[in-house]
Amino acid sequence: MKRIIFSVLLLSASLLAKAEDGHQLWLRSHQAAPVKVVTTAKNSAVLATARQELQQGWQGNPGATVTLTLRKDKAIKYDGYRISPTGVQASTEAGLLYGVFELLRRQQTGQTAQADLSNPSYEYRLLNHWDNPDGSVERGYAGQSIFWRKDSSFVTTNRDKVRWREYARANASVGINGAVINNVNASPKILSAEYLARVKAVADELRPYGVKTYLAVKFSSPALLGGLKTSDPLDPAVVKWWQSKAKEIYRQIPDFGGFLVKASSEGQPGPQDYGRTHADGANMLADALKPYHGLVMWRAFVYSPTDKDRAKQAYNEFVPLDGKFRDNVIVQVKNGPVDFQPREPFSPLFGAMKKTSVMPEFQITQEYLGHSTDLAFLSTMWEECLQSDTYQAGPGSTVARCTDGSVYPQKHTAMAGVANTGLDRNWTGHDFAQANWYAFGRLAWNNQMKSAQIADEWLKLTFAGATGSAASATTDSNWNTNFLAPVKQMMLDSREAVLNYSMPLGLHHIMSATRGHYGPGPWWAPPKMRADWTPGYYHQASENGVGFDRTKAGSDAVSQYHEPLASQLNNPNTCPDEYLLWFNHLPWDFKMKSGNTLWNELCAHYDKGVQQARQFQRIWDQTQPYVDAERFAAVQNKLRSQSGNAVQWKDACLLYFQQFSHMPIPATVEPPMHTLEAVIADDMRPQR
Ligand code: BDP
Repeated sequence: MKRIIFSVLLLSASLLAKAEDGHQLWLRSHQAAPVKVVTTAKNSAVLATARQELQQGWQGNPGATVTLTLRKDKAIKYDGYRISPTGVQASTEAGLLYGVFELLRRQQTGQTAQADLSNPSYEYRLLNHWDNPDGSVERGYAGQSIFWRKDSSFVTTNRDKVRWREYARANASVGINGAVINNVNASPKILSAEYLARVKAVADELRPYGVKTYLAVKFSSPALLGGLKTSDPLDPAVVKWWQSKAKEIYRQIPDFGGFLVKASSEGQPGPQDYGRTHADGANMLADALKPYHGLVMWRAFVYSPTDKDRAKQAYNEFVPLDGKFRDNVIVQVKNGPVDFQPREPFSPLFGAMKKTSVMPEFQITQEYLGHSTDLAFLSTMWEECLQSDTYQAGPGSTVARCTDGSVYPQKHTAMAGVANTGLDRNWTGHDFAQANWYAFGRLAWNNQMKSAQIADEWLKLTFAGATGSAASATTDSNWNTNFLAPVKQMMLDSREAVLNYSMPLGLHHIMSATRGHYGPGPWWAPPKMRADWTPGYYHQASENGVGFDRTKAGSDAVSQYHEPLASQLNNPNTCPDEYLLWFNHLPWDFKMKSGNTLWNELCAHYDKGVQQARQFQRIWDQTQPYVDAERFAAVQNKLRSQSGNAVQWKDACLLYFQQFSHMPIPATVEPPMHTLEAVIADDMRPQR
């Protein structure tokens, strides 16, 4: 009996030892070798973190001495660093911390620790959390907020603190240095004394990792919270209200980062309610924060109900304001001109605002790319946007270079990502969604990085040694051949696969509205719904064809792009296939570059997406020897659901569009297994 109990104990101990629930992210604990850390700077919280990380994670020569040198150097920008096998040099303490993480990353991914200099592309690298004070997360698919609780008694528990520190550490490890901890659809109460106390508690935990805290604010807070008669940005009482609010915040949080503002957008109040401009609104807030070196990130995601072209609105409103913003304002622009669709051309605001600091905003949470069910490695999407040439200052004026200060002398540079974190044990719901958090940080640090390298690093850090055997170590060639190579390829193909089965060839915004943007919904059009919220407005399918005509003959959105792009996009024969139906309305028998009709090409894309999703299942099934049981099964289940979703998308869209094309689904395409009626009925069923 005793022996049985003993062996059960042993067994569970060994299971425990190997248990991987994803909570450690890409920072899984390693047996560290001893290291001696010498610091030239006076001690501080950030420095203590750097030292601790080295001691916990050192994989280099046992007993080595590592020197952390704080010294100004012309070649080092912002929080950049120099690393060598024997130390890190930086001009800020955060720079030392980032250098330490880079040193450790190289050790853990088996790279040689050559001497190197690394500067961040952007000064501010921020996560935007769409977390509400009641603990819910808008477009969150990984559980409740890590910052707010529904029954918030405003007592900060030890568990809260541990979570916030783990979160800050993960951010610091990839260079993220700021977090906006509440939703852009902001509640005014976030600025109340009660809530600010919790903001301070969060800020205190993030600070030792070099992460600053920011808030999203509601523009009408002076009226809603302060009881003023107006929130007009030019009203002296309003100006005073914001000034004293800023003072109150900085008294508690001296390094508070600043405000993120969604105003005069999607029903949110803003300066336009008072006949003022975005610049009037942003500048008033910027002046209030200026004495404390705070920033205003003013979102350009603005559109009002329209039956014209929603994609043109932000450009039309913001370009005339170029040069009119204070120097501590950054205009925050979503990567595409409409929303965070699976594929959009870059927003024409990039490069067009030449005298204003402009920052890209990406969506890490997969609102339109399968929530936390579908595997979509978004690095390729962001890379595509960053490397898009705007031509605004000649060839090579990529979105990356137009936003990082290389092309225009921007006062500030930044990049934001809408976070995908929640209280789920593995933070992001899907184990592979962690890769998107990681990739965002890496690209914000270096906007020239290639997705293949990011995937490679992330896979090594996240999965190497996962079964505790040599078979799953980076040094094992079987691991490289049987796990790393196929899984990396799966990641790199994954976003295109989602596009294929959901919105290929430039289709956009045809997702289900009833299921929170998961799955297909091209038919959705309840009576009286505003046109620009219905899929039909975007796909324009009729017997004449499909696609949104944004050419000169249509909405003329193409003219918001610089030549030679404008002409290229204006002509369906030169417009790249991936943007074809974004810019053109074309007949179903339009002859594609491949020689196919548009209809057949569409069918082929949907079918390919389904085949790719199934292929991902097969690839993953082969990895079982290399992955711990828990994460293997979790990903396997997700991939199974994703295949089902892919089939739904394909069947629904092909059958729906076929009503207009009246053309047969080619025999080479897998025939639909659902009827259109069944998919629509399923979509309309109230969701749990
Ligand atoms: C849309 C989301 C909505 C956000 C909005 C935004 O559906 O929840 O509030 O973006 O970015 O994509 O403000």
